[in-house]
Amino acid sequence: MIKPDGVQRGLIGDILKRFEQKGFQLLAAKLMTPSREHMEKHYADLAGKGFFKGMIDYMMTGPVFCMVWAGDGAVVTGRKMLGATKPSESEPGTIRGDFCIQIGRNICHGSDSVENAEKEIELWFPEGVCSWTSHSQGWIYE
Ligand code: YYY
Ligand code: MG
Repeated sequence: MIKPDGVQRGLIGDILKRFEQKGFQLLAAKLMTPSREHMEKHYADLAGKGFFKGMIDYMMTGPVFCMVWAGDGAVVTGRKMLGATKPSESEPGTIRGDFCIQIGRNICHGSDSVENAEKEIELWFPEGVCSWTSHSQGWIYE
């Protein structure tokens, strides 16, 4: 997901492009402004943290761009592509390493396990995702 700061800063295309060029397959995408309840559900595991309310307020400041990407290792590799949560620790070449400075404005979210990805897909795309065969399939996988 591209957070409100990433959307406002015009980074949707740059971020999406990295996943496309890597070879992952886009199964769903949409711009939406989540409700507080929706956002609190998404970040339920962080509910006890001191930064929680501020983070939820920020996540509700504008639309977010949510995506579902498929491919071998999409969760693990996707998290590497995002970079460390704290931009000061994100390597150059990662999305956070290249595009942001503060943890509270770290521009993107990525599911941290396949199990959580499945839960998040259900939360963000209750209408379901697309199933399609990419013509690049045979050029990306042997
Ligand atoms: O999965 P990831 O986004 O890399 O980090 P989480 O530990 O799940 O935290 C979610 C989100 O919370 C993080 O991207 C920024 C925000 N946050 C914060 O504002 N301040 C912190 N000290 C820790 C996390
Ligand atoms: Mg997380």
